Amino acid sequence: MSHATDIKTLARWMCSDFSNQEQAFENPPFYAHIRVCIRPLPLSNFPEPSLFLEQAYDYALNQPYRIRVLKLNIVEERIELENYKLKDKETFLGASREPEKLKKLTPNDIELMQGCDMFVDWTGTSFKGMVKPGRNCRIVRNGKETYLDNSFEINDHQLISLDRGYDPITNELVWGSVAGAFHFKPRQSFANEVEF
Ligand code: CYC
Repeated sequence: MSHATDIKTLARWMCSDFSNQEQAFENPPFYAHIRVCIRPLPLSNFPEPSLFLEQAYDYALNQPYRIRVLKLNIVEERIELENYKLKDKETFLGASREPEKLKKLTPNDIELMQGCDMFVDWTGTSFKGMVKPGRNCRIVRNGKETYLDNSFEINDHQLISLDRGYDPITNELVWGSVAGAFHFKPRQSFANEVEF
């Protein structure tokens, strides 16, 4: 099977075009139809294992509302995931589905989101990630500061993800799904593109 520092298996599972179509169809008021597309970044530009992520509404694939680079490291026998944003996301819109565009991205184009590192652990049958404790991942949404509480779990046939933002003073939910986790299934795998 896999093991706690198996970055390659984790990356092969994460590198897919994911959709929650079934969930959105069954429960339309609570779940929009979302696509999450993750592709490995070429080793020529990113010598450390790094993935490019785009998140979009299915009806607006070319206007992703969240673009990130995820860098996978091994720290003290555990997988650590660093979360980066793009300095100028306009240039790379849609790049998860346009490999030629993706080749132009370099480490100079990205910026670490401080406090938003995650640990990803092997459960025996899946990998499970969550933001490091301490409420340090601060996200301002509609002018309001929040801290991130999240988790995701992935294997070869699904990605389950729950990202929520809470008020640091009252601990009330400010953003994120009220109905629970998103259930994504891979539509197309890019596992064969993982070079590391
Ligand atoms: C935020 N999601 C975040 C943040 C982290 C993650 C670190 C806070 C900083 C940021 O905005 O980037 C991390 N969530 C993850 C990772 C995975 C994950 C690495 C595994 C792929 O699930 N985010 C996703 C989901 C999706 C989601 C698949 C569920 C629909 O990757 C939603 N995450 C989401 C949203 C935010 C967020 C809406 C807040 C972004 C904002 O309002 O600025």
